[in-house]
Amino acid sequence: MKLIAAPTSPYSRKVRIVLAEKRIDYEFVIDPPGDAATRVPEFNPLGKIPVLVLDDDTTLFDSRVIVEYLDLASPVGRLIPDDTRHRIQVRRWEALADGCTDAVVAVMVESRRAPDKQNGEWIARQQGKVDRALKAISEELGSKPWCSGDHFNLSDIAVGCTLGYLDLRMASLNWRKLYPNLEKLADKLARRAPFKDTESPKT
Ligand SMILES: N[C@@H](CCC(=O)N[C@@H](CS)C(=O)NCC(=O)O)C(=O)O
Repeated sequence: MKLIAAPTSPYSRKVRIVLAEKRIDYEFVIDPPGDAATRVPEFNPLGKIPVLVLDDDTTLFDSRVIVEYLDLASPVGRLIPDDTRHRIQVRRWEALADGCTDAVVAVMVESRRAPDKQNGEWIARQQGKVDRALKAISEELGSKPWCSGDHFNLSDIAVGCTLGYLDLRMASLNWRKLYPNLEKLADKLARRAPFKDTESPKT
């Protein structure tokens, strides 16, 4: 199977970490959707990455659908619990972390526009989402070793990708100083090879 993605995409990183944690082989096809020559819309009408292309040419998107497929496709190192209650908790963590990432992306896109074209209200609204989501992530993690349950799972992967993306696009937020428990989690995650191997280039 092929993963159409980009090295700096946080949603693609989540999928790459899941693939590595589950030891699933794949071909990594780099195709940033912002490039003029991108072929992403041929695989996903929404023009977004990541897209997983299966061996029979079925295409899967978005990242949440892909990770669910991958977790069910291989029994190795299950990342989404079977138990309904715990499963919903994990998916909620993922929604919170991904939603925080969505808002970071929105701030970045708007801030890259010419200063006279930027909508300050929109930026503040998105920044509010980032700030509240991070606070909620920190409070809900508390002093627990992992986000949800007793073991590492998809919730930790999703939160780790969001924190990594904050380092890349919103370093001035200094989340490590604001939330030492998130730093502790991030340090623990950074020691896992799938996280180390997918660290984003600083571009
Ligand atoms: N909810 C989607 C978000 C995917 C997404 O927004 N990807 C970005 C790259 S990080 C993208 O492809 N943006 C191009 C665009 O929106 O046109 C997922 O989880 O896969």
